Amino acid sequence: MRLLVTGGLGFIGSNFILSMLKTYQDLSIINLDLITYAGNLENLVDVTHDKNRYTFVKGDITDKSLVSEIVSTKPDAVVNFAAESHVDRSILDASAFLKTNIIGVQTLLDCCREHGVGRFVQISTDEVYGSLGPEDPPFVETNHLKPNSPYSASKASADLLVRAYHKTYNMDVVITRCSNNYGLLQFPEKLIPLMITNAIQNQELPVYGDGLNVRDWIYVLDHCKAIDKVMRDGRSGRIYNIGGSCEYPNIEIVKLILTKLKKPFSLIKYVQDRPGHDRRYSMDATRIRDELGWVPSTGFEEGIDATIKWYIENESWWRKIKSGEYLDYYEKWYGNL
Ligand code: NAD
Ligand code: TDX
Repeated sequence: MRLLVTGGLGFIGSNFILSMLKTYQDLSIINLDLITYAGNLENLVDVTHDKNRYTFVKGDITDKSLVSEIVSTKPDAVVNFAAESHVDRSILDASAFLKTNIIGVQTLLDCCREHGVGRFVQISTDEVYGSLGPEDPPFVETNHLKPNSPYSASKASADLLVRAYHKTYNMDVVITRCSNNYGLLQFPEKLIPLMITNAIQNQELPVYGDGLNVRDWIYVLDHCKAIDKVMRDGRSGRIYNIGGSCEYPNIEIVKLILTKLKKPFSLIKYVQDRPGHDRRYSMDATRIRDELGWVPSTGFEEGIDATIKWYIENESWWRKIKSGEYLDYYEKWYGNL
């Protein structure tokens, strides 16, 4: 099998490439990534030597001639992870989100259609459904889309485009919508790696609002296995929710991290809430379980222990990131809260 993976230097994409190359011998991957602030060549050092199976191309998914050239090699599937992925950055400036997350998807779809690529896999998110109240049932695939941030609106737009290309051009597409991922190689702007690395550095842990917003956590490698299943066996034109069935309020996650790192709760700093902050996400993953036999296999305790251990052992990876451009963003965002 030959895959084109886009955004494979980011958190989930790099975990996906590493786990796929480890699991399957008869697989080769082209990774197209722009290396934005979130892309890191170091994430894939373990496979860069594997020249027969892994090829890296630096480039933008909105660059039609480049994408067309790569897609003309007719990979069996295109798996699109490439995106601007951080809600807070989308609140500061939505421009890059609309360009990559919408125009980039249109470009990929047009090139796949032009060259007749096997299957297009769009990696989407639970955030397209909007927000749940405490007693609401979990999101199902038939829920209406009610995105609340520029980020989630851009992802919802992409999902609609993918649907439209299936209906209009009969393209073979599948969409996955996953809940919050955590694990190794996650950029330390997201809740769990930010809290772990700030705690290690004895810096304040900024908790938005009352800290009672709920997320449904999934270990990244469970997400990667689900994508593999959907890519191979999912029904064309179908959407698959993916979730960990593991809901926690943010403040509980933060306190758990501090406890595990033996750091005081006095590091917690309640800050102004994120505008448009979704209160709760929860995924009903019955469809992928019943149709494709996927269930998550990593419990939260096991996953968070592995994650904390990795950030302790890979301090040079995140210390490098938490400087330069990152500090400008950090000051701009948290300075306003
Ligand atoms: P990330 O921000 O860590 O990585 C994104 C990658 O895309 C980076 O390597 C970046 O360089 C690349 N990229 C950005 N713009 C590009 C462009 N124009 N052309 C080519 N490459 C580009 O993101 P992530 O957390 O790994 O998320 C991957 C995908 O999964 C995204 O589509 C996101 O919406 C979705 N998702 C993420 C989560 C989560 O919890 N992180 C949950 C559900 C869905
Ligand atoms: O400093 C913080 N303090 C805080 O309280 C940060 C960064 C976050 N939070 C809260 C906001 C959310 O309620 O923690 C929760 C998780 O925040 P993020 O890590 O920014 O994730 P979220 O906004 O839920 O979005 C994530 O999951 C869905 C990913 O970033 C998206 O790419 C994915 O689509």
